[in-house]
Amino acid sequence: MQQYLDLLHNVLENGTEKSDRTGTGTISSFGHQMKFDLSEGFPMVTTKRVPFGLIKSELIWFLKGDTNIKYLLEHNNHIWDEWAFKKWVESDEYAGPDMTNFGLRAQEDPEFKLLYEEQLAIFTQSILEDEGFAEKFGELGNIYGKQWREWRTEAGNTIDQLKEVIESIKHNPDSRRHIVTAWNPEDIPSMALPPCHTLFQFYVADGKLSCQLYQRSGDLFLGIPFNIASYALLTFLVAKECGLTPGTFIHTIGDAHIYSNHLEQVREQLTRAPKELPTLVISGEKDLFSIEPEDLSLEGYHPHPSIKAPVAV
Ligand code: THF
Repeated sequence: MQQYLDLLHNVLENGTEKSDRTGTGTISSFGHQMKFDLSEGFPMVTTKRVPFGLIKSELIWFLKGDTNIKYLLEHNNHIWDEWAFKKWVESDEYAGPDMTNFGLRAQEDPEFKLLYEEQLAIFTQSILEDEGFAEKFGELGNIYGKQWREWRTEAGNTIDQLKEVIESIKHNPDSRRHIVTAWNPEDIPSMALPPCHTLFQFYVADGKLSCQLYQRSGDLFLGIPFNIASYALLTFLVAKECGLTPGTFIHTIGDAHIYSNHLEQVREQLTRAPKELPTLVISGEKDLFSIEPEDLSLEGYHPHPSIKAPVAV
């Protein structure tokens, strides 16, 4: 994972200070690419612990076409909570204490942080216990899962992009159109967060399946280690489904940034030496669309200890 460390170092040294939507501030640099040979092991960052459990439940959630955080909560995954919570506190039905700009305020004001955490806990509890509430407020809009599996057409039908791409890999491997896009301009206003990983393409040669992702915006410390592992996992799963060997994962990033409140964590990480890569184990013979988190595990993952950092909302 030296490439990842090189990118962190590069942006830290050469990036430009830039303000951003969340008000946190970043150091940013435009246009980067990393390549991971998947035959060398599973590309999981080893210079801090990255929670694989969260990566697999998130990817399976996308694969199911699900856009409601209820499934994630049932799997103890809280990485999307803030975006659903934001919609809830901005809705007419919310009657609790003022949560305007909760992400920034929670970082600056310890008293507010407690209040926020309390409200967030009440919110996620309601999603888990109240079906009607979950249907209304657990929903993130037409994000990844929806676009991948049920892209809506003008004629009133839907397109299962993922299924079609798998069919085309199987039957027409040399095609240059193995593309899935999550960027649906018409739907952007309704999404909790417009897709960061906007488009991916598969490529078949010599019995190997490669994947390239175009990511418009990448949070280098928190998000990117997740995104690398998630798309590597997707490539392994699609390769198995199509009877191919995993080839290369190519990660192309537009705005690559380090949040100003992640700088210390990044410097700490850069003092650490990478360890050996783990191996992905897929057990059972389920097809891509019925795989469950318990079918996936990593062997030989012995990272450095985790490093905590606040997520920008
Ligand atoms: N927004 C921002 N600012 N950064 C992102 O990475 C990001 N994502 C998704 C949507 N919006 C984003 C959500 N993905 C974590 C990891 C991935 C996320 C969101 C949050 C995170 O906090 N990871 C912690 C562990 C958290 C835990 O244990 O619960 C970590 O240390 O890795 C881009 O995909």
